Amino acid sequence: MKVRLLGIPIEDGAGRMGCEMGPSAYRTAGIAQAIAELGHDVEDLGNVARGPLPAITLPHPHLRRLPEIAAWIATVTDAAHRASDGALPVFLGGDHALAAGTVPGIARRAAEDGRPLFVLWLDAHTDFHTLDTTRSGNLHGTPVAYFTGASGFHGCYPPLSHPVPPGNVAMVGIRSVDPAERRALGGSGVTVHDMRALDEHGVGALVWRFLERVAAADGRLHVSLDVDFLDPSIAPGVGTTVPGGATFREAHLIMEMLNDSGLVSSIDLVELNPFLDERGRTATLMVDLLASLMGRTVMDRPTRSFAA
Ligand code: 4U7
Ligand code: MN
Ligand code: MN
Ligand code: MN
Repeated sequence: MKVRLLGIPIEDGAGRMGCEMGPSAYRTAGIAQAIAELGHDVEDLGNVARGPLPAITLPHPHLRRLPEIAAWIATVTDAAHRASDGALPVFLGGDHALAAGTVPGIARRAAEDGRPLFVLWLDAHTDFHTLDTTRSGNLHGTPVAYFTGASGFHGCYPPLSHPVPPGNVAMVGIRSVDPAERRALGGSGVTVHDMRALDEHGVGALVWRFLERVAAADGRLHVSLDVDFLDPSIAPGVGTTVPGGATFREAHLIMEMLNDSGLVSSIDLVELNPFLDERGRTATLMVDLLASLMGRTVMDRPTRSFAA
């Protein structure tokens, strides 16, 4: 398989600085070598640079760095679309606002290939705010509402050519949802598995059910992995720590199941803040998780196949 790495050093969407260093930290942690060791052909495209700032009148005064985010989204959408031509792109963040570009870019690619796009959102948060509902004004809390075509962006973000149907999005690991997000998610069609669901049913059953849906629809799957999906005790290098996150073993199991499925066509690694990390351990864990997703196993295993 051909894998392309693309750094997206955006930190304008997060509440604190540092995510800009994420792509460098992944490279220092040996991301290219880890993928190459698994027999894949790796190409590192370097980092994208933000485009020129559009003139935007803020619909609300507390929105932070809206012109910067709009500029990033436009650049990243095109870069993601290009990077997905005949390869599996891994987008190295950068804060989660980048998914407002990667997902629409990948959705365009999937539409050109005549395949429906599904999104697996691994995060403590639902990132389902619009420009009207965010209280913090931190725009890394908005990508899912945007790429599923919600209103409330006032023409400030670029027009969406290929919105992802909300019914094609599943969220896992959720444990911090603002009231406005909760209201908007109810009846949206988005599948939200909170930590309660994980504890009750086990992460394996929930993820398998979603993968079966993707396979039955002959879909493509984009995986968006926010560092804060993981418990802060194993992944301290992130600005938005929320206790009670996924364990090392739960996270690896999901990655291994994703590899078994053969459905993943693109991946975001987001929200790593190397300034807050401890001796690179969060960067290293994220690289190890990616390696599991790309085929690293302890022993050879029989392949598991879908009913569909
Ligand atoms: B992340 C938050 F209020 N919902 O809007 C907000 F809890 O990409 C957090 O998932 C957003 O890390 C977190 O600021 C965005 C907050
Ligand atoms: Mn997020
Ligand atoms: Mn988060
Ligand atoms: Mn965050």
